[in-house]
Amino acid sequence: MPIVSRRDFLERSAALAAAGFVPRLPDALYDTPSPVTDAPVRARPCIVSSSNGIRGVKVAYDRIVGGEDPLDAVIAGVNIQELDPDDQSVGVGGFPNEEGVVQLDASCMHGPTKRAGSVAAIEDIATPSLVAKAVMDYTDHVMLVGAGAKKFAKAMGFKEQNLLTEKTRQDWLRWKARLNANDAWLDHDEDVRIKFSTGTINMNAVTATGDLASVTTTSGMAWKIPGRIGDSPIIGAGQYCDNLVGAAGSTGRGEANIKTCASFLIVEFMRQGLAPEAACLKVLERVVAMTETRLLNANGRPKFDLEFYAVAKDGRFGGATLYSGGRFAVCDEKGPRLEEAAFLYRR
Ligand code: SD4
Repeated sequence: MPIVSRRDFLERSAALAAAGFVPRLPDALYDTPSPVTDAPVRARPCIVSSSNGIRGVKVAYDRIVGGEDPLDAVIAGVNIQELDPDDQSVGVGGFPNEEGVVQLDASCMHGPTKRAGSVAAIEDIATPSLVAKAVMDYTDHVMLVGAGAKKFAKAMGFKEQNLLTEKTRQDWLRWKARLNANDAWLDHDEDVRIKFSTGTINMNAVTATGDLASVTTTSGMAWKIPGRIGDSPIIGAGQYCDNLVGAAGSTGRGEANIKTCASFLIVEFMRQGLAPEAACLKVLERVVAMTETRLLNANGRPKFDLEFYAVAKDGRFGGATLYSGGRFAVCDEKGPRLEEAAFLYRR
């Protein structure tokens, strides 16, 4: 087959597109040969997660090497954070919206069966990741939101409970009191900063036979407008998984992630031959390019951070953040650990 130069190809593609044809990029244009395969593979089993999944990656890893389904394994991993009242970004104890109501988002994908499930702005249910999986397992839909999602969860046997812990309620009241010096709320605490010590949790798995799964669960942005939905429940944004290629997920500013369909795009770049870390970095560049001016600092860099995690079908993994200093959790045959994330900008 004659080698087509990139320029020739693009010119020809433009002509074909104008004529109504949408050609597939020839493999010759990819950086490395495409790893896409539906044949059974021998992979290095591995779990990759946001750093707050450091306990969960071990649980999930032990389960996949024990032969458990990869999605069940990563959901068991994230359940630890969802049920931990001290993690204020997920499940029980998660930060509420501006009215003091905890609204949770979660989504998951199961590579081997090509299925997905999601819930958004669900209230009073501690483990939205499991409700997302129930949507996937028991309905013909992919996504349920708000009151409908809660009704569904209760029908499936999930228990209703108050998710607002005493500590989180106090943080919310302090935030509210400090919002406006002229409102009717008296400010008792002079110097209280509400710290975000942990984030949303995303976790991805690849088994020894190359089966993949991904899940993301969160209480979303603290003090959000009621009904605000982040990236976590959006398939392709908060997480994405294609059993031929790999899985990816994200934490950080959901609004930036949604606009770039980041998790989907990471998997697409892996499909085109990029390693997980390179794919994450390439999507971060896209995020910067898609950032509106009001969110850029004087150097043209985003005022927010965003973290990506990815695993390829053969067990390679990677993570990247906009700013240096990020870490992500991994568990493979070397055991659970935190690894330095690649980054676009030094802090
Ligand atoms: C969201 N991505 O709702 C989530 C928030 C998050 O660390 O990840 N915080 O936008």
